[in-house]
Parts: sequence; structure tokens; C-alpha cells
Amino acid sequence: MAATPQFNEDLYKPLAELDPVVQNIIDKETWRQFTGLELIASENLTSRAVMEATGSILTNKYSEGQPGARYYGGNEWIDELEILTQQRALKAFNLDPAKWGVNVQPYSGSTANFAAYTALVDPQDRIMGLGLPDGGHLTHGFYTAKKKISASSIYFQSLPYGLDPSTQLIDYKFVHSQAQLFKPRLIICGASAYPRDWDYASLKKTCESQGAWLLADIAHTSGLVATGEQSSPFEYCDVVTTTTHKTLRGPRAGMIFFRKDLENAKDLERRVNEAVFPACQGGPHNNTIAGIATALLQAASPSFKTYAKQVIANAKAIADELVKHGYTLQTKGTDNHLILWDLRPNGLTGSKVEKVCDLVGITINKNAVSGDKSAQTPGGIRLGTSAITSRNLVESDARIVASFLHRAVQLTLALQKESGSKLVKDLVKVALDEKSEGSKGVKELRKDVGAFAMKWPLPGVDTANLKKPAGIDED
Ligand code: DSN
Repeated sequence: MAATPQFNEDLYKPLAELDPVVQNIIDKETWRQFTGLELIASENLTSRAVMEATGSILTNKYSEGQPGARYYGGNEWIDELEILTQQRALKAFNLDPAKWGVNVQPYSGSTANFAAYTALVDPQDRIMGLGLPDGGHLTHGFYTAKKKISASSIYFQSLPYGLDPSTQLIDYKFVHSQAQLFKPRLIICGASAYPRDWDYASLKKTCESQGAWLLADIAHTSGLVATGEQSSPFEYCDVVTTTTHKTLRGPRAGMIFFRKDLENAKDLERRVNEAVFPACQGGPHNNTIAGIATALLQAASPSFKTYAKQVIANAKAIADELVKHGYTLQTKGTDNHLILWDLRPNGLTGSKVEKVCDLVGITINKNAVSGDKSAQTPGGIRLGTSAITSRNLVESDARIVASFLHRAVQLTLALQKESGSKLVKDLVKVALDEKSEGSKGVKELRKDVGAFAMKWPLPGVDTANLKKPAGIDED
């Protein structure tokens, strides 16, 4: 082996030696994930194998184009990888390759959605999606009275639909009547914060009445759809987008499925592929595509079906416990991996509870609940069970998690009272003040959450030998 010249020596050093600052940040984040409870509904803990694939040498390669038709040489093995990933994607969702195709190049769910819209409709065409305050995603056409927020409302005319306020379920009749007036070219279904399943058949009828495309964004539920735990959109939709890192438990990326059995099938396939590249993206991230392939192999396994069932059972167990404590859940419970908790009846905002949960090692996010006016100070929080289920928790453990959440909410109320203020920053000041009553409660709960969380493994991490890294100052 030829000697390494000095100008290249850095290329061969491990991260910890070359860049201890970044290594320390990774170590601190590992510690946070190990010692805390991850309840963000859009997150999960991917496998060791997926992390090995995403951290691989495949990151070096450019492969703009499609397998067999690239703009760069040297893509023999990348072609094999991308074709394998496509095959596994169709298999994981039980799709016939004669009827469905898939593009596995999108960098994320947002870019997958924008590419899908680019493929299906023209600029300034009319689209309808579930409104953000009702649980929809930003990319489904969100805007406010003052501002077009998402590119999907900047480049298209968007009319959001919403929930029936009495049931907090999608009001399909209202969607239908709105569509008769608005005449959209595309209806988007799927959500970021909706605890129930979808009636794709009803939306298909609405689309047929207008000659509109039907697109399902199953980013949140794709792992549950693949395992048959949520109904499948593939029977009714023309295009289905998803992320790969939520309930599907892969690396951070997206996919677009498109029908191949329509009259203009070839055209749709070409439009989707060209919308991804060259319209919206450059070179695919091949290391990530390898991670998707591995995650899809796992998602097609019998153990993943058991995992998906457990995700839902855990969400139901937490929901039941919270209802027993007298709390208000949107739609009174859940059928999937997430829970929307309305804190307004308790006199709290989602921001306050999110902050206190952060202080005690429970990671959640504030979320709008039905009737909320502002996404900045929403009245609820969103919880999800994908990540804790990846750490092996079952229902009896999920009930303990619910008891921590109950304590966190009661603590938030006590801190609010002690601070004598409605402002989050005043509440945090009290929580961090060594002399306050509230700070004792914070410390106690942090200790209990930490002791509980550290009993569970963290995929890809040798937790038995994990040491608290420098820069973490808690006991
Ligand atoms: N940010 C994701 C979520 O939390 O639902 C979607 O992009």
C-alpha cells in the first residue's frame, strides 16, 4: 500500500479523533435518546443495519437519472441497488408491479409531495388537502390570511378542508360539497396529526365527480399500511407518497408510488420520474436509498407486523390511561400510532407542556387541536408510540409512560401557579430556580423518567457500555 501523503492524512482518521466537537454532539444526542422517552409521533428509532447502510461509502456516488439511463458513469451497482429498492417497496406494500411503480429518490416527504404535485397538476391549478390546524401537513396547501406559507399554496390555489367540529373526524360530505364548488384538479388525503383511519373510497368518489387526481400522503402511517393495520390507499388513489422514517422505521427520505394501470399510465410514470429529477431534485442520495432498501426488507418481515400491532396497542394503552385521568383527547382515542391531547380544558397550552416535558426527558411536540386559531400557541400536544415500541415497550410499560405524562401535566399546572404568569419563559424560570417548589418536582420526575428509560435498549447503540458524555450536567 502506498504511503498516505500528509495532505490526505485527515481522510483516514476516525471522527472522534478528527472532530471531537462533532463527536461530542453525537454522544450528547445519543445520551438524550437513551435517557429519555421519545414520543414525537413523526419519529422512530431506525435499526443498526439501516444506520450502517446510510453511513456507507454509497454517499460518494452521483447517479442522476433512472437505473439504466444515468447522466454519470460507474452506476452498475447503484442501478442494482435502486432496482432492488423499488422491488422491495412494491413487495412491502403488497403491490403488483404490473399495476404500480415507485420512485425511491425523493430526499424527504416534503420534496416527494412537491414532485408529485409537479407531476400531476400545472402551476396555479386548484388543490385541496386537510388544513394544517385540522391535522394536515404544511405541504398540503397551508396558508394564513396574511401569508402563503407553503410552496403548495404559493404555486397552487389551495382550499383546505377540515374536521367536523362535533366529532373531530374528517367531514367527507363537506369535502364533497366543497369540491363541487372549488373544482380541484387534485385532492390530497393523509395527515400529520389525525388519530383515525381514512375513508379513501369516499374521496375517490369526490375525485371522480370532478375528474381530479387523488393523492394519499401516508408519511405517518406507512408502516401501519404496509402491515395491514390501517386501510390501504392503493385501491383508490392514483399516487401515494410517504416518508420512510416514521412508522416505516427507515432512514429519513421519501417515496412516490404511481399507478401503472391507468389509460395514460406511461405518461404518469414519466411525469413522476421527471418531476423528481430533473424538475425538483439533483442526484439521489444512494446511501439513503440503501437504508430504504434495508428498512423495506425489515418492513416485509412477520416481526414488523407484530411491531406495528404493538405500536397501536401502546398508543391505545396511553390513550386509555389519559382518559381515566379525565383528560380530553381529540376523537376520544386513537386507531393508529398517535394521540392528540387537548389541554385547553386544563387551562394549559401545548407549548408549556412541551417545555416541561423537555425538562424531564419526555420528548413531545405542541400541536394544534380542533378549533385552535394559532399554530404558534396551540392548545394541545401530539404523542406517538413508534419510537418507544422500537425500544421494546408493551402496554404495561406504556401505562407507566402515561403516568409520567400525567405527572408532567400536573407539574406544568403547579409551575404555572407558582410563576403567577401565563408566559412560558416565566414558567421555565421557576422550573430552573433551585429554590422553587416546582424545580423539586422537575428534578424528581426527570430522575424517574431517566431511570425508567435507561432500562430499554437503543437500536444501534451499545447501551451497556454507554457513558455520560462531557457537557451533560444533570446528575
Ligand atoms: N414534521 C413531520 C411531522 O411531525 O408530522 C411531518 O413533516
